[in-house]
Amino acid sequence: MEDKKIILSGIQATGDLHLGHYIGVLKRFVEMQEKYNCYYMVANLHALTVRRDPEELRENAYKLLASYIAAGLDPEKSTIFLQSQVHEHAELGWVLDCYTYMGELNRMTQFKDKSAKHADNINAGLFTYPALMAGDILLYQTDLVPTGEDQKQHVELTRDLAERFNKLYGDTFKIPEPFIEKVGARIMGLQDPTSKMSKSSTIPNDTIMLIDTPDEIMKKVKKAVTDSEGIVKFDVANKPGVSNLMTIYSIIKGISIEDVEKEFDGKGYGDFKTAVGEAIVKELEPFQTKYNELINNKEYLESIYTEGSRKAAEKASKTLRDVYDKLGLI
Ligand code: ATP
Ligand code: LTN
Repeated sequence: MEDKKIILSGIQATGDLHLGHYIGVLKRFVEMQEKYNCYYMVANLHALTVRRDPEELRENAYKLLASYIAAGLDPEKSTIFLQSQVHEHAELGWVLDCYTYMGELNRMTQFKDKSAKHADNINAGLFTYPALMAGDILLYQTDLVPTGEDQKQHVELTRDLAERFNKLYGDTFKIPEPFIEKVGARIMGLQDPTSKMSKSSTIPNDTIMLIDTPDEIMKKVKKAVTDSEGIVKFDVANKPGVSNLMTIYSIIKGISIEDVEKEFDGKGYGDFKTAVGEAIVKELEPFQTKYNELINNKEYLESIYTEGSRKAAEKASKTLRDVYDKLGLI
């Protein structure tokens, strides 16, 4: 187990997941557990940067945990845990706050976007969020961090912080690499294919939720924005809607974009959309069945996160101990 490369990633516990999460990260998490030593976290401390109802935050942690397992994560193979159960995250986050410059945080696109969206609550946590995320990653001596495209900047900052710390105090942290797929790292909205599919989109039919019914999924795909050309061809600049649907289809089917073009050569958008919608419905069916079972089995979910968090803490505490020693913290 120890000679396998280490993976760490997480999703914020902020609500139901959508198809962007599934294709961008969840499906990849599942594939990776065969080859790597994986740590998958429910990022609930990160969720506090926006005001949350406590009951909802608690429920969201269970939902995310159930989604991880329903998608195929296996607690026997991967360490699945809650960020709030491993106190080392908050501690290393604080230490790294003290080694991160305001200028670096100021450049973070996610901070700029989120502060524009939540102008009434631009709190210090929203600003220092990337340092907490760096702590998540560095605690596990992580080699690779699989995320969507939007998180690349945070992983790059994590590398800078790790290098800075290592230079000052000697080898402490492994320098992690972002692990971002060329295809699928940025699934776009169905109505606005120039913005990423997001939980916070307010446009109706823009986002396919993983718990949408087959009818809802088919309806949303049929309504997806395309163009007037009528040709299934991959061209992000000129045909963002069609290209996005092609990306979704190619990943679900496990075929190349060229194969998608060939399959729909000479066919119109009607046929294409039906095929995309059906592929999504079929892909999500086993997920939904499993999810519905798990979400009502809190006891099982508790046993997963308790054991996962214990295992995670074992690893994280070693790194934090080393950091505290090097810093002179008794
Ligand atoms: P949202 O914008 O939907 O609120 P988020 O990016 O703010 O989501 P998370 O929910 O924590 O925050 O995202 C978890 C992971 O899913 C990240 O690695 C992120 O890059 C990835 N992800 C989110 N949306 C997409 C998308 N549309 N396409 C591909 N990957 C995505
Ligand atoms: N910041 C990420 C979620 C996240 C994460 C992490 C991802 C928190 N900690 C560690 C990878 C590794 C987001 O907003 N999507």
